[in-house]
Amino acid sequence: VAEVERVGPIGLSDFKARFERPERPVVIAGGARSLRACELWNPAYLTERFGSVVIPYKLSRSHLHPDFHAQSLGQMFARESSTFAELLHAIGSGPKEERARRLFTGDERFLLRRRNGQTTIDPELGGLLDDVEVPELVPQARLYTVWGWFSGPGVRTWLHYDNNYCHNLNAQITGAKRCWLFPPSELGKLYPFPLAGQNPAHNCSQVDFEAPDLEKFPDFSGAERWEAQLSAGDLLFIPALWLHTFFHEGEFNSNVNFWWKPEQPLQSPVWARQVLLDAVAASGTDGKSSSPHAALLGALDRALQHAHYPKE
Ligand SMILES: O=C(O)CCC(=O)C(=O)O
Repeated sequence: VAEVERVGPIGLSDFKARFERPERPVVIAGGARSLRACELWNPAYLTERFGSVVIPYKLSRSHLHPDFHAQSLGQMFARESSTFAELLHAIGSGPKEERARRLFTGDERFLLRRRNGQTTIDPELGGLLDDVEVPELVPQARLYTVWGWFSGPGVRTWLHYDNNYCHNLNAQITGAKRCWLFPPSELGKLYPFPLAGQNPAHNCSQVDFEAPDLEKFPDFSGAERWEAQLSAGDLLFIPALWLHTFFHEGEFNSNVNFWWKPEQPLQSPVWARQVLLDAVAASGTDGKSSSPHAALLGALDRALQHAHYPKE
């Protein structure tokens, strides 16, 4: 287990040379403190400005998001909707287990998206960005997506990688989170849901970190893990395709994260495998367990998970 390095204010060229290009995670302590959101955001302020907006959110049967122990895919990926005011109330009061069942992320509604030079901002929630400027470490020209995250205490997001091939700068606005990160080279020890298997969440690990089944997933305990602690005002850089899981520790946790495309992406098992997953999806080949190609797809998936880069 390694501790993610914490640095103070850092200039763009230093950040690029030490962290972005080598794809090494870092916490920039206080790096988000100048955002107005860090001063302003609390449930009362957000209720006043956005309380009437109706938003979808994740509703898990437990604090796990998704909860892969649930009986059906429908339960694992269940959503509900309410006004933002009602959601803030539900995550802010009542028994802790109940508060941890709800999580809003940009998966439900993104704040901003830039594709092929076109920027789309959510007409109702985009106003959150009045309080959040894009940090200078994020190259505007390659900005891809901006998401907001809101939760109460106890939530854990399941270990996964972001399948958009992007670097991620995650600003902790309020509350606190603990994060575990795994380099993409460790994929084979983290057992992602396989291609042509029963569960389509191929970017998620099958292992429950709170109760790992080491008989079923024996290599998991040997995986290289990095840890970071985030307090309000910190920025966490998650390099492209690193796996991550977060524990939500504050009473009211809010984050905004910024994704951008790397200039020179590094090859890794995650990268190679995700190219395969995208190719299978684009070709129209059935990547489900019922596919006539299931055995071949499963074998390719496993081989790519254990590939080594750079090739000797
Ligand atoms: O805050 C979390 O629980 C997850 C954050 C995350 O997955 C991300 O920034 O990509």
